[in-house]
Amino acid sequence: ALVAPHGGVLRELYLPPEEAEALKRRSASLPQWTLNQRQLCDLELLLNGGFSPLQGFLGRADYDGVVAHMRLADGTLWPIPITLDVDEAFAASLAEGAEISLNDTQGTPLAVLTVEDIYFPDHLAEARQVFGTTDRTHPGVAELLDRTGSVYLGGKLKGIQAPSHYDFSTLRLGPRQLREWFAEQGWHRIVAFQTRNPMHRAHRELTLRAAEKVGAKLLIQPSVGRTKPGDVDHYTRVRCYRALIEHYPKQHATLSLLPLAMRMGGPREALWHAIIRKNHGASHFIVGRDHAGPGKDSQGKPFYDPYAAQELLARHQDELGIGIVPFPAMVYAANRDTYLPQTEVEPHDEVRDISGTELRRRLHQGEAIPEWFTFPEVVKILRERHPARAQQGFALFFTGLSGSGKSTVAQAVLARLLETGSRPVTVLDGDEVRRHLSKGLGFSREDRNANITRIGYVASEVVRHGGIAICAPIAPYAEARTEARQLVQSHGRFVEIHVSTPLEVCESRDRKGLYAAARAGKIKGFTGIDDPYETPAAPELRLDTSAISVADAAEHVVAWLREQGLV
Ligand code: PPS
Repeated sequence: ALVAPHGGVLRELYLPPEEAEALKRRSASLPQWTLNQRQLCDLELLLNGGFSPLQGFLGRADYDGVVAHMRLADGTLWPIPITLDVDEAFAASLAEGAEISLNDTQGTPLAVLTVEDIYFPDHLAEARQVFGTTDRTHPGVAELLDRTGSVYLGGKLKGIQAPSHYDFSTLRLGPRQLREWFAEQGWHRIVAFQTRNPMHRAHRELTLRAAEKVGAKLLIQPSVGRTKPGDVDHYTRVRCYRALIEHYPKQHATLSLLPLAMRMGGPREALWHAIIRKNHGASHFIVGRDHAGPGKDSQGKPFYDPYAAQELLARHQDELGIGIVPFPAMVYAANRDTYLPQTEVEPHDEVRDISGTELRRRLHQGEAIPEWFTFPEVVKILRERHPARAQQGFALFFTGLSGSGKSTVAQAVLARLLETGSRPVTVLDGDEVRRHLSKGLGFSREDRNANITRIGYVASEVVRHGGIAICAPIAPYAEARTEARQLVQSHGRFVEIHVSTPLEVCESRDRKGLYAAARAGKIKGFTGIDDPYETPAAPELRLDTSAISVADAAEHVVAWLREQGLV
């Protein structure tokens, strides 16, 4: 038989279909709460029994016990507070005993909470006790102190329907489904492995050895709800896991996704992970080095001792009812062409390792990633997601006065890029943009800023898809240029090129006759005449077309791009 859930029974909180249907109708008339990502993840695991024995969000007594000594009010071991935080205004509208509808961002009601407890938590004390720190470098602490409502609502849940997932739906087995699957396969001893990173050969070796050590099958159960900011997105990771699982012996390992919102709480979180895996039917759980650790604090010190999680779990082993399989890091010994636990390394061994940072660097530079480190299929998936610099998108943002030569230089750069490569390029020229994307906008500060934001947004989408965006508006205001930069920089490089041709030269060129019209007062608010141009303080490049030819200016831009590895 499979291991019993935490607290003895699997607490599934979904109502039978007919009652759920009736409650769904009734929920429309209740106060409505839209769940954030963490709350949505927590709700999913509360409803499907992943958080057994919890039957809802913690009330005050349970919360106090969990925070202070990792126990619910009835004494059950539970290390992480599962709370529903709301703002004061929403809480003030509720009385105890009220029901509220908990909805996803589409407004779909997923559950109804009966509010048994409305209380003000002490977030600082919670951070100190649960995470052992109030340092905001810790993502769990930052969320708690800066992005968590000041009131918690506790109470039991009635589940209406599961949150919908359209990605990898066949890989998302809840505790009941997973238990049924194990029973069908005749699997009884199952060791679960938690991860939030892509898996490589070292992980394969570690998990296989762990399984062998306790004579169990393997459940690879990565967290895909919310992990540490900056992690590889879960779509990419799951593609990697699917490729990797083919490299395990047949009938030995299975992959299932856990919609867990991680807190990066180190030892306490490891204990929580073990309980969740027990609820999913695993008899054993692998606890690695620095399990669920958030890295280093603002002083450069690790938040948790790398083995604190293993020690904490070992202390609660009996009560936990799931076997803990502590595992040291696996390293590659080149002389033996094999992986071994760090603890078994001999002095003469030539140990090799590639850290996450080094892996990112190699992907970035398009450098080789050796086969001893990972499987070629995994590298291919990671390379698609993290193309080398020379394949990444970027934006060239020309800014300068009317008549400064922005568009002309932009056209020359475009020609040079098309002449030498087949990268997709989109040109967002000032005049051109105003004929479609920004049609109807004028030249007030507000309208000009809106124009630049639109250009920045489109450029950021082009860059996100690996293309080159060439923008050439006047963009006279620094704030809008900064905004465009920020939009683009979440996806690739933003190259600001100030075309600094002096006003007198622009005015003497006056190809469209606009300066004359502005001087005559026929056009109001003309940049450089009666409207300001805020000179860029630190552009990547500055070009003055009164001093060099258009061809030379374009050559200068292309040479710079080459130097930066962008083309
Ligand atoms: S902005 O400020 O960045 O939104 O301007 P942009 O979209 O680049 O549009 C500039 C072109 O519009 C013409 N034009 C004016 N420019 C500046 N000020 C005023 N008041 C104005 N009215 C019309 C002008 O021809 C600009 O084109 P370029 O190619 O820069 O000469």
